[in-house]
Amino acid sequence: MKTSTLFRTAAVALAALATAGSASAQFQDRSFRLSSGSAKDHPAGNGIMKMVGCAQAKSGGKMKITPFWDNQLGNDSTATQSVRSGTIDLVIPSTAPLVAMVPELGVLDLPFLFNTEAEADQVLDGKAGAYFSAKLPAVGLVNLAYWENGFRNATNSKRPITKIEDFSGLKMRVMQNPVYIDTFKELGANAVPMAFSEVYSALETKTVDGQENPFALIDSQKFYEVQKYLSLTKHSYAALVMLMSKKVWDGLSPQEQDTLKACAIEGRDEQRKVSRAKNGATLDGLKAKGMQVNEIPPAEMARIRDKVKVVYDHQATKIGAEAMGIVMGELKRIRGQ
Ligand code: TK8
Repeated sequence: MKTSTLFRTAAVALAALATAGSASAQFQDRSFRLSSGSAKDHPAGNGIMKMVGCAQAKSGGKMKITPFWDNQLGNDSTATQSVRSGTIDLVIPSTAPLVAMVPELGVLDLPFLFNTEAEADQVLDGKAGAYFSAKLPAVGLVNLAYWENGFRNATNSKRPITKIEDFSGLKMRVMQNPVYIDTFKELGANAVPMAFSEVYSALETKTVDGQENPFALIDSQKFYEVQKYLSLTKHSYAALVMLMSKKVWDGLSPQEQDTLKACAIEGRDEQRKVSRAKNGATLDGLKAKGMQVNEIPPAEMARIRDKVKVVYDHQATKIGAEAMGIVMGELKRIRGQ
């Protein structure tokens, strides 16, 4: 090898080493615990593992995130409280149980708010999402990104839901959130708010007749073992939020903060991709595992949609005109209305 080439090669190698060295110099040895309410085989697991690998790679191995699956560190509400106090570093709950702290988030739980994932992405990743994220530091939380839980469908152990009257008298577990409670009361069900970690046993012991969740959670939580009927209501879209303790966040360098945000977005994109790619196959799998799946005739869906419109009026005061205005305005813009 010519001397000049040798020197050039050495210079490139040295520059690479210096970059790696300076990169790891911007990072301290960090070990973060992340609480997830879903199992590792749920699409949230794909996203979380992507985020874990990203943080390791970008920090020269210094930033370690350890996931704890299936509510091991507590359910959405209790794990989020632990993150607020700084005893857990990260948590990825649904937004629904957070309305106790940030009532404006309730707008995201309104029935039939979003028609497509694309609408949800644009609202959550745009100015509306930023509006909600800006309210979280005041309660000790930093939102790194919105992830996908998905469109929610109703399951129960008593009967297929083919029309609104079929909800009558059903004891339906809902998330601990006034909008979900109101929606299922309007449908004629007996809405039972309950933490996610208690749902399987409540269904198994018939404490409740049914619940509602996206296909991925019905599958990964094995609800098909204790639920006969899956009715394709697609009655709301739920988002997850990748939350960090503000106490921990404030102690990080700008580079560490930027890395966590970038890796949460990498994880988000992976999670949404897997979630959407697997949806059809997951539904087929639920049928193969014995669930009786039914569509709801369009005329009956129209009656259901019509019946729950009043929830928007009921909840508007609690949610607040500003939050309602921002989200409805964004949806009008996206829909070209
Ligand atoms: C998981 C929960 C779950 C939610 C629920 O932590 O409670 O039904 O759909 O995703 O957030």
